[in-house]
Amino acid sequence: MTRCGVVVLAGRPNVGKSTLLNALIGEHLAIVSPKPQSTRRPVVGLLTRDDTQFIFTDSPGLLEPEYKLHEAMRAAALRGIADADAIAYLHPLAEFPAPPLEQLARLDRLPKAPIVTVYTKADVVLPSDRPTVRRSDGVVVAAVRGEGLDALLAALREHLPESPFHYDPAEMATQPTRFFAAEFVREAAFELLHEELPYSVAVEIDEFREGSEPVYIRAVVYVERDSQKGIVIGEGGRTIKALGAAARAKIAALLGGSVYLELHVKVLPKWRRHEPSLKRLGYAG
Ligand SMILES: Nc1nc2c(ncn2[C@@H]2O[C@H](COP(=O)(O)OP(=O)(O)OP(=O)(O)O)[C@@H](O)[C@H]2O)c(=O)[nH]1
Ligand SMILES: [Mg+2]
Repeated sequence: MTRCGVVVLAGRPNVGKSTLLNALIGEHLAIVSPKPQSTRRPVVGLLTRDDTQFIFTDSPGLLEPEYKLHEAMRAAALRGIADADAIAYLHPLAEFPAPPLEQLARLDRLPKAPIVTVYTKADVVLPSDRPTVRRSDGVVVAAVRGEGLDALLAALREHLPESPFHYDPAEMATQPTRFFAAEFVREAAFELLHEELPYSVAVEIDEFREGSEPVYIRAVVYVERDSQKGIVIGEGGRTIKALGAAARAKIAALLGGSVYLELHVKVLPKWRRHEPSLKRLGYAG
């Protein structure tokens, strides 16, 4: 009998959830940034290994909400935890031991799914500082080096229900390409824009013509204020051009073909604090 189930990757912002998802799938699906709170919506990655199909869900970091977008992110993370068959609870090895997930997530009771604690970023811990992690404590990984992944898969497999596969074993994603296109524009914004500006950026795909060669994509980059619009466009359009080039390369790599990407910058005032805007951008249900 085969096994198949949902494994949520949960934890504080910036602990390496998206990096781990990508390492497990072997593809850059989820956006990654040294800045915290880069993931706003769950990203699903499929991995079928022998008799087991893992449906991994990368979730937003568990944080204390300061505005409506944060509330939607926290709600998405909690839904991910509630709906999973197994929870991979990520925490940096440098901060061993991890506090209980219920405490971090402010849950009233224990989640129903079993929890596997995953100690991340092992490569940045000096051997002399390395804590003794017992098997019962969790699994240690260094996703950037691909270390510990087999042990993690073995630990998670035990918690997945016996079930037929839900997806074709050849598939690695469930979300449409336009979702990834919007996410990759956002990832480019995290790379190229400074300080708080990436947090004011949201992306909406206006047009996506997959049949054409190159694939034609028109997207709107939203910011919250007029002054931000000027910065995102840059002198003589320099910044938005660089952003478009970076995003186009990322989308082309995922699609395996050429892409024409047209970006427009618009202001959606205070969208992070405005429920209808969050709904329109797909952040709130
Ligand atoms: N050295 C090292 N850095 C890592 C590792 N995993 C992740 N990182 C870095 O940690 C930072 C955060 O990684 P993400 O994968 O974006 O973290 P996240 O938990 O998804 O963050 P949010 O989505 O913001 O909650 C990035 O700069 C990664 O490159 C690792 O195994 N080793
Ligand atoms: Mg992330």
